[in-house]
Amino acid sequence: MVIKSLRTTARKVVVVAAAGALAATGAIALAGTADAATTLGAAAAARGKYFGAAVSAGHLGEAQYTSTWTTEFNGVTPENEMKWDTIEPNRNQFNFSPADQITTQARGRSMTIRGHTLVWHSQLAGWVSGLDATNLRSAMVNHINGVMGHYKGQIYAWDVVNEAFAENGARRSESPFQQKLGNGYIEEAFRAARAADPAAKLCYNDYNTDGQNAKSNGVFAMVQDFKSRGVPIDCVGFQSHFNSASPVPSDYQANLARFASLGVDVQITELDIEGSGSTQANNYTRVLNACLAVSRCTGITVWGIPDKYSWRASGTPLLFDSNYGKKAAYTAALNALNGGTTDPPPENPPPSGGACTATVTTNQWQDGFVGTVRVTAGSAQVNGWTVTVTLPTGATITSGWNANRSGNIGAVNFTNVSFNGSIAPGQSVEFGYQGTGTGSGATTSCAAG
Ligand code: 9MR
Repeated sequence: MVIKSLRTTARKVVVVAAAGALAATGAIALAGTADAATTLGAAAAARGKYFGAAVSAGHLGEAQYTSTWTTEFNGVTPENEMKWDTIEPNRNQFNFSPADQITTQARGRSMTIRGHTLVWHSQLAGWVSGLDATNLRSAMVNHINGVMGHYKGQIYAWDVVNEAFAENGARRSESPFQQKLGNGYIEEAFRAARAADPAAKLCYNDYNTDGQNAKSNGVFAMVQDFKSRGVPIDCVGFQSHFNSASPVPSDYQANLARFASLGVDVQITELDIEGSGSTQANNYTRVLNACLAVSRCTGITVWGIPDKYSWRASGTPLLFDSNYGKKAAYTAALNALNGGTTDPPPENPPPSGGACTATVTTNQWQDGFVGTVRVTAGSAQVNGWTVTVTLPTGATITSGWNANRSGNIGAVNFTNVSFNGSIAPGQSVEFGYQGTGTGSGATTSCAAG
């Protein structure tokens, strides 16, 4: 017993130390542990995700602001400093120093940095909107090259295009990019971005796309089209600005999962929820649990640190009050990140020769669960797989993502979908399911081919 508990402790230390680096590589569901983390960043890292905040360079001189950021968070998005009007105020004259103040500190702490944003109709430098189509196209590509080039290798994910859709699911007509370059401008921007920094994840980011609706359906169709034609796109950002007029939708998690099923990561990019007390706290819990339940949800960013600096301060939408006191919403967020039970990770090495292994991580709540299954190739490439998950008695799967499924109780077979059947030697893919009852204790087996 003593030896086992020492081994377990040692493993947890390794997991926490590795988690920051893993967070930068994508969604890897690591163990939630009995040893609750005491900061948002550490708790998220233990789940293989980042927890960031939007930061303004202008507040960095305030000691409590900077210490709260660097203590609590392991990620950052410059709130305004990378927007076009700040970073390229005149044609081909770049002003990187406000953003650099943030990225320098973030890099020193190995934070996950989101770049926000390259192509957006708002906070656009005045000189851009007067250009004709030819000049606008070259200015757009030059902007992408200039900004992404400066930060090459430093940015986890870029919001390449921001807020390009209207509420009815059509393209937003007031964008000069839309008006002069037509529908193709988003694809052009993503292709230029891939060339400028091949290591960065390329995201499309928007608001009011948090549930299934006309607008998110429009974005969904675009992402589906991009994936089918090989246009580079890696992630979709869900801003998640909520209040009583725009509450957390009931299908929030399902909407994240349907985008993830297209083969892109999803990220919660600008989270804030107006309100106070337990109502606000419960809403934060819902949002965080949704991200935790979707393996391709790689991280969460709150849109500011203390309420007083929020873009809508009167709605007190953040996790810290204006004196940096931790609100009920903070505690709820930390608990959600620390919550859930997790089956121990496998201790056997993966098999050799074209075979595969599967492990399941179960996030259990009172009467339901989400299982995240990781399928790993042995020493040879896997081309197609079937994973059998044997559920405990009484557990029933109600939905799933990133795999085809037969059955919902007992021994349930999952086979790969089109985009995750091929697994390179030693690499992994993930799929998931949600259900009712007790899912902890499920066992798995994997057959390749
Ligand atoms: O938080 C930002 C605020 O300081 C700016 O004044 C505002 C200007 O448009 O932009 C805010 O951030 C926005 C983000 O860049 C894109 N999504 C909506 C955010 C809130 O307006």
